[in-house]
Amino acid sequence: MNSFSTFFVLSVTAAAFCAPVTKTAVDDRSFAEGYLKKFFNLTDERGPSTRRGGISPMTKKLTEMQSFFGLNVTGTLDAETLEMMKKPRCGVPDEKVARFSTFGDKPKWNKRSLTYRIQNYTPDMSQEEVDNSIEKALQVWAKVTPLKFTKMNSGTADIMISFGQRAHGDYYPFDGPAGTLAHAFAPSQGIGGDAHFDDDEKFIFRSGKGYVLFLVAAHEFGHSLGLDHSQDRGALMYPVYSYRNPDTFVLSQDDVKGIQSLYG
Ligand SMILES: [Ca+2]
Ligand SMILES: [Zn+2]
Ligand SMILES: [Zn+2]
Repeated sequence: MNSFSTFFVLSVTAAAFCAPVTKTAVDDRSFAEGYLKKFFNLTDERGPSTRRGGISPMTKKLTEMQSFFGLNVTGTLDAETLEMMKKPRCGVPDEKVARFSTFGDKPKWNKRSLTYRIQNYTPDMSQEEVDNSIEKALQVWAKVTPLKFTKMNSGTADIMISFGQRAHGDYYPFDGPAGTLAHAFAPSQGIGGDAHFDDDEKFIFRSGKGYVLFLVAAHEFGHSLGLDHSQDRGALMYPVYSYRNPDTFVLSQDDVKGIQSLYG
């Protein structure tokens, strides 16, 4: 009996190894490569230097990604890793070298009073709902810092907020439905502080099918103020979207510590 089950397991394993490379596996591989390029600074290195001497850049980046998300660090594209990569998330890279900021390690605003402007609206919600969601999202940070936010209706604000699809005027085109939901730029002049939302997503006010704009915006404004991604699953600054009730939302200790290290 025992030897039979061992044999059975062995033959299944062998079958898995012998399986031809399917189209799905190829698709998953190139999807993962795109993900690691975008979020973990994987670069195209094809040539003799990467073929010699052990680990490939892809394996190295898989390892980094798995360790960032607290997954089993296998260095291979396993099911758990692929599943994590397919979750809806923020478009800001998780690895430091690839971050948008051109400033030093800790970019921050050197003033307490900041302006914001909503340049256009998503058709998913009423204008009032968008205004309310954005204001509430900024208040999340204002409550735990000396920062104040004032709405502008024209001109250039510190934090310019817009909805766009695919290529939308910066070097970081959105990816259509799912994947990236939004991205934002660290404090600086020009595009610094700005937050862009992927309008190929369905944004919602409170409940329903879609992404709660308040939650996505509150996360993005963390970047607008200078925060990076957190590895803490309970943190607002965790890169992957998760639903929470907007009415009972509270910042995690990790987020509070982060923002207060910039604006005490
Ligand atoms: Ca998207
Ligand atoms: Zn983010
Ligand atoms: Zn953008």
